[in-house]
Amino acid sequence: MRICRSFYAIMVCLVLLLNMNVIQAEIRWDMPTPYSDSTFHTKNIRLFADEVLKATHNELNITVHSAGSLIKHPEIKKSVRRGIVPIGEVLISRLSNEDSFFALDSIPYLATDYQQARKLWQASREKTEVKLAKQGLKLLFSVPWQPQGLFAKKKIKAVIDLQGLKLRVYNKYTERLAQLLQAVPTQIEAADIATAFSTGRVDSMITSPATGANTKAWDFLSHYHHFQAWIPKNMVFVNAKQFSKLTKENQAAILIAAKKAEERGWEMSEQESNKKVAIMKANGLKIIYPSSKLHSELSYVGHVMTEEWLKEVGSEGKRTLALFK
Ligand code: PCA
Repeated sequence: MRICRSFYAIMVCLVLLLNMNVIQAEIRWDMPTPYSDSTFHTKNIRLFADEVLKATHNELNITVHSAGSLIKHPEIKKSVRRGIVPIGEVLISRLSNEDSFFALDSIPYLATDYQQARKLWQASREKTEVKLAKQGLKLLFSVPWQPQGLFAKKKIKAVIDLQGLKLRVYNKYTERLAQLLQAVPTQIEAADIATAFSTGRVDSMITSPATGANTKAWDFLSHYHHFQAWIPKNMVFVNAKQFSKLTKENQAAILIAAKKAEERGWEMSEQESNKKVAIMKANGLKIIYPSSKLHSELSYVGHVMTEEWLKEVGSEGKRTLALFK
């Protein structure tokens, strides 16, 4: 009888505590991301997930599904929007096929070092947030790749050497760049790079030292041209409705972890940049610094693309560039 009474008391207490939100059941969030585990973006996101778990006292458990293993890159934004998954990561400029505004950080020779990239992000962050909010998404943080360079099977001395190259690209704007350079673009996910080279679909690519080293570019290419042409970024966002269902404390914990992840990610990117170039060199890739002739030819293409972008995006593009400059 006494056992029964104390059992009853415990149950009453549990119900009361649950009602008071003192005990929260564990919430599990699946998080699709596009890039491999060896990518610093993925490592940073895993640290973010660990911090969220700790800061929410084990109430919010985020499981990271990297390299498009749960949802493929082109489907990630749509899936978060629809609430199929609550949180995800994409390359911002991957969204430029729906809105050219998102291509801003992928225009050649607009922002080429980290300091400029930070300024560009400061100038465009709010607009990015507003655009996502209109789609029911909340931006958490954004982290840059390293400045982009060209991987090829020969030394590129002038733009004319790029003619006819089968160039692997990763968004609408790199596709446009390839066209302007008279190369032949094919869009391929980072996770599929090695296969695309081994089957001969492409014979060159523009990407970061991180992606070059992580895909072991020396297995299928010989020259890395350190163009440092632009600094594209990834971003992590949540479904705003699902976010708002969390307790105020847990919402705050996520935002704090997100802020930290953004700062840490920028540092990781920069710190890794030279290291990855050194790894590529040690594995036999020839590291080429572009001649001033090539540099000015490419800068001209960048100028053309900036003009095209401004035409497509209109007044909000002008305002953003004015803020940046
Ligand atoms: N790596 C990704 C995007 C930009 C980068 O440096 C890729 O090549 O797909």
